[in-house]
Amino acid sequence: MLDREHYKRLGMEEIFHKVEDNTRLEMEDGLRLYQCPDVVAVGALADRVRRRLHGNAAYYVLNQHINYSNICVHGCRFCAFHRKAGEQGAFELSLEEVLHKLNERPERSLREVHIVGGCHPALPLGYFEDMIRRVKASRPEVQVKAFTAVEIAHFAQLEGTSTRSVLARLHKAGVDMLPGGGAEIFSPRIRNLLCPEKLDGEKWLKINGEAHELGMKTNATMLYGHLETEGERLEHLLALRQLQDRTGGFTCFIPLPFQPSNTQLATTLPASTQLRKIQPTTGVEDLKTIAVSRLMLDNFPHIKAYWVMLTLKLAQVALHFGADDLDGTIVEEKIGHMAGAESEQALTREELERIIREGGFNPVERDCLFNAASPGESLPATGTEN
Ligand code: V47
Repeated sequence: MLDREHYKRLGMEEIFHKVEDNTRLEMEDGLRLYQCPDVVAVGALADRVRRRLHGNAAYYVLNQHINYSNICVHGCRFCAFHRKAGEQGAFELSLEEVLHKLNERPERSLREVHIVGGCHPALPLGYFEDMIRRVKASRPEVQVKAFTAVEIAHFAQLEGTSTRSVLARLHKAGVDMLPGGGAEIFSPRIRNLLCPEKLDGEKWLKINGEAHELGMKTNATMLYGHLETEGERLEHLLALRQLQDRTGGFTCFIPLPFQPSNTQLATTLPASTQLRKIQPTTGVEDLKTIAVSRLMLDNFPHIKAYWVMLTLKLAQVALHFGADDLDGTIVEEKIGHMAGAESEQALTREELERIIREGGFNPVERDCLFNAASPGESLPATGTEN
């Protein structure tokens, strides 16, 4: 039971009542939550909402990330993954290499493959349609979550066609849903400092809305802990909530704490910002952001604690601060690790289930679209691989 008197002492009685009555929170409420010195009190409100939606369940998926290339026409200052063509460390997988990665360990059970890359200057849309068809033919049981709104906009530009037509073609080829990357932070002020060449927030939202209209689900992310203010984080959340009110097509929200290592942003701050050196986020800030996200995004079914960026230990704790999903087995992660993420590269099903159980929750295996694998239907564990 939450103690109303405690929230009253914190000056948060009104928010307490709104959460109890399931009333929508507004910008000022979000700012108060961020400013509240008692992170446990904020977390308890988010936990209330999380349990209302998901009870004691915590979700995970048997998945694999595949990055087809890190060659990118953009040079986002927060990104340690991208390279220019020909630069040291640049890579580009052939379709055979993508399929090889997918089938490296055929004994490993897999439900979801997450495929993204940089905005490659030359690979045409046909290459990606072919990739997805061949992935589906090679592992028909696997759902494909692929290509962020940033890649969709880039493919459309190269192909000289609309983003809607790119989405329709990729959907037809077998893309089941879009991952939430590339949203960063919608604030034009910050986007101009972080990634001025990339599509703006409005375009990111528009493409996600188009995907929803075509019947595709998508996820959404927020990159935080760099130059943005708490108000700008909240504006980002409110823009997502507004689109979700219209389309209902978002499945999951994933707050991504900025990993500074090897990024331009950490080494060369834009002169105009005259800011402090950027430090990694702290645990309390991460937990608060998870909790505020759960509370503000009242129309998002799921909040993900992405263990790659948060560390596994903090992601486990985040399940008590509003998160209900831990993502999955991953197999190989590059974007966070090239920027200094200190988490593991991969997890097994047993490790995920142990973390969830010892966190006090019931592990529920899910598919890409968050349909729970019903008891007895969960994919067979083979050896100790999953
Ligand atoms: O788009 C890039 C971000 C995203 C850094 O949809 C960084 O289920 C932190 O979107 N520090 C890729 N973040 C990851 C992503 C994702 C991950 C897991 C699940 C899903 C999903 C989506 O990572 C990028 C960018 O926004 N990113 N560099 C960095 N240095």
